[in-house]
Amino acid sequence: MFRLMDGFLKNDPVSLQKDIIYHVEYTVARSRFSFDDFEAYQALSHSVRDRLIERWHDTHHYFKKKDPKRLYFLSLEFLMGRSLSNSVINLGIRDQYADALSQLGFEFEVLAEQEGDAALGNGGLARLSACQMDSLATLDYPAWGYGLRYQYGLFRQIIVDGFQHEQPDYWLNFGNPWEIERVQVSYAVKFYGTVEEEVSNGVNYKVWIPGETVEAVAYDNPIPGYGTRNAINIRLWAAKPSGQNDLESYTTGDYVSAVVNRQNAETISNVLYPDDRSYQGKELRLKQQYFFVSASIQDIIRRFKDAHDNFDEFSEKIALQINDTHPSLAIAEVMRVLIDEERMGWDKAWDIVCKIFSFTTHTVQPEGLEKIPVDLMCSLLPRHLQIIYDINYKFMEELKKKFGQDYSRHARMSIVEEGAVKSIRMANLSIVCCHKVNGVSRVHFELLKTRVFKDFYDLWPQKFQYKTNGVTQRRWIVVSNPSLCSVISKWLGTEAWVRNIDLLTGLRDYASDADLQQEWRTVKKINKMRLAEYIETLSGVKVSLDAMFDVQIKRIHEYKRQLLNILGIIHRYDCIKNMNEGDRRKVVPRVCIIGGKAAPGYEIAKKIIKLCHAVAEKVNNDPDVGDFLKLIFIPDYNVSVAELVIPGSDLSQHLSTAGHEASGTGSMKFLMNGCLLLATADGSTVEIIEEIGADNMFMFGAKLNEVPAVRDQGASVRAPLQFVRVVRMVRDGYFGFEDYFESLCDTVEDGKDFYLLGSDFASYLEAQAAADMTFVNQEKWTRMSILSTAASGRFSSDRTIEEYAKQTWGIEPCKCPF
Ligand code: 26Y
Repeated sequence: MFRLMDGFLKNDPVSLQKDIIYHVEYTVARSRFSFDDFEAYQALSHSVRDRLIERWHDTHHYFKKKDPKRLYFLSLEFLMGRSLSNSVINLGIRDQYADALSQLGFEFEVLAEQEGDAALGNGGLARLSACQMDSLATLDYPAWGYGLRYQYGLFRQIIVDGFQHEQPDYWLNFGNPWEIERVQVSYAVKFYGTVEEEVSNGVNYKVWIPGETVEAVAYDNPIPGYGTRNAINIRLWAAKPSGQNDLESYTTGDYVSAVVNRQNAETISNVLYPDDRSYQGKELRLKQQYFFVSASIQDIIRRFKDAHDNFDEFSEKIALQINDTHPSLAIAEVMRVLIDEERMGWDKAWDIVCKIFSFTTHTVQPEGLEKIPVDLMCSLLPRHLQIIYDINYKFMEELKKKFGQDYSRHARMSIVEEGAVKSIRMANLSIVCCHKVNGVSRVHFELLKTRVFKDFYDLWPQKFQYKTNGVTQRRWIVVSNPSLCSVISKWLGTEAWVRNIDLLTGLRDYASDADLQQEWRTVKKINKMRLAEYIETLSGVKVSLDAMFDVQIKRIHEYKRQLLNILGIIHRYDCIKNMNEGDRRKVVPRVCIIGGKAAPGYEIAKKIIKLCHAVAEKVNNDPDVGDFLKLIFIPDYNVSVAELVIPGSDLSQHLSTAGHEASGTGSMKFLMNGCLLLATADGSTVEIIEEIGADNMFMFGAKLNEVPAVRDQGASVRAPLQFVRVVRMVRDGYFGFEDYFESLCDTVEDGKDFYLLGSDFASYLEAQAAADMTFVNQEKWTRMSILSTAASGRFSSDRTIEEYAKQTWGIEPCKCPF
């Protein structure tokens, strides 16, 4: 007998096959007798989607019944990558699908490769959101993500003659089976206009008369937890022309122009801004932020009101997390809705806002803090500007009481920045209104307290906390490294580590076991083979599997010092060229792999990419060098490239100048996959050393407390001769393009070398030499590799999310029982 609670769908191979074929015929509309890999992928993902939807419904039905405190996670960016493998693994039906497909003559892995990446984000912050959603679902927390459904995600990077070019990412062109369009869930979002006054029952109210209205339509993206029935949701908003004000504008007679103008509304959610450095004060970006915030807040309030008659319990039922300051207009928006629309008094509304909002900052660079020109805000969001001024007025009064006439302190802390361009400081607004301000690593927290937000820390020390970032082992081991996953489970005697990552420490007991070591090396070899094939396909370069695969993949930034890596490679090349035959035989062969995108307007970063190609051209074609050294630039680095590259690397580099990387999360993915780290003591690496021990990684460079002194000494700290020599080689045109590289070389001249490449160079080379020496001793290397994976437990996003849940959001698990 059919029991409603079981759901409709069965997961035995025959049912799965029927399902896939059904979708080939009726969803993809291809003949069931003839369909290709892509069509099979489409049908397969629709079949998986059905299962996701079932769990999604059950979970939300359950949440509705229980009405727990919910977390709403607001982020302008989510870097999800592919969904198929992750979904079937989390649903626990990967093997069943693989069986079903093989009987149909398809291979699961091949079909999974058909999927494109969802790249609705720039880098670290965006991938962190994706990892955290996986953990929230797995740990059964009642959470929702909110974001924007960009028509074009992060640009595609193509390389022409060694130069980066950007192309639009048409990720929706082939359909997106993972989203559910909710045409009935839509909200009007207002812009521009004026603010008027209205008196009601003797009280003055403000009424915002908008100049433009755009419709936000919801697209739901189910996120399944692992080992649970819970599936949570990321709701992304797309802009559509609004039907409001139709009567007015269609009377002009020019029907066609009116329709075309209306279509412009869609541009709001068209494209993701590809810069992760500094806010440009662009109107469209502000429109995106408010569009997203307004739709999300309307949706959240609507859901709350469905279950509650008044706002008394609002702050006990809702936690709103803002991911960096990008969604911080939500603060002013909640105030506006409560005061102007719900007609609540200021004090009560303020009390609610201060209880529900928390914020995480992801930057250490002052230029990374968003500032919105007052003029822009005044024209686009006139009522919000008034509210922000009111918040600031009250805040300034509080400051006066506390610090008296210390005007320079008032000026530093004010939400409004005076100056040539009067602006709203979104970080200050967020700190004033949020009950918690989180950093993303311990070092980051120290920097927030002592530098970035020092004044605020002096005022409200209790608001400041940190939660060291983490990544999900489901995607970064189980999905991307299935061979390693099997070996770990075999030696631990359980798969429980996939939910309880602390169990990985159990591997420490076997780190020197010859059998485990052998299996560990076999896994690495398999992964290196996959990567070598990929490299050959894209660059034509054949690489030796015996070489050390040395990887640096991340966004290109001066502070991340890809240039240091390239200059180190030039030094290695120069040494090999000048060696005699005997010495050459002792060289440890290396395949150096670099990948990452430069923001389109970031000239120096683009030059670094070009230099990498110029050096690769020379090195890879030099017969003197052969397999001793290869340099590969992997184009269009994204989540699925990371899934391929990370498991196949021996060594990974994290070179940021101390004090510049808030956390860094790539290092954690490498650590989980047993890759050794060559790194500075910056961001989360400091905590990684504590877990793994300094003996098990290769550290170098000036420490955080040394950086200011080295910087102050400026030109008097001479870079070592090797450094001067390699920079000279670039300047002299050894790799061609000397004019083009001139300004790049200028950035590391004595006295101008802000990121300290010169002064860190000698210690960098020492760390590289130590890595070479260790690699020769494969037993030692493998032991360190096993210990890396064993030490990675602290860097799971499950731990991060548990900490947020308890210390910041005050939410409890709500596990769907069937
Ligand atoms: C405002 C706009 C220009 C902007 C857009 C994106 C500003 C910043 C960003 C993204 C920042 C980012 O990805 N930060 C990284 O966050 C990671 C997760 O916390 C950290 O690990 C990493 O150190 C930090 O650079």
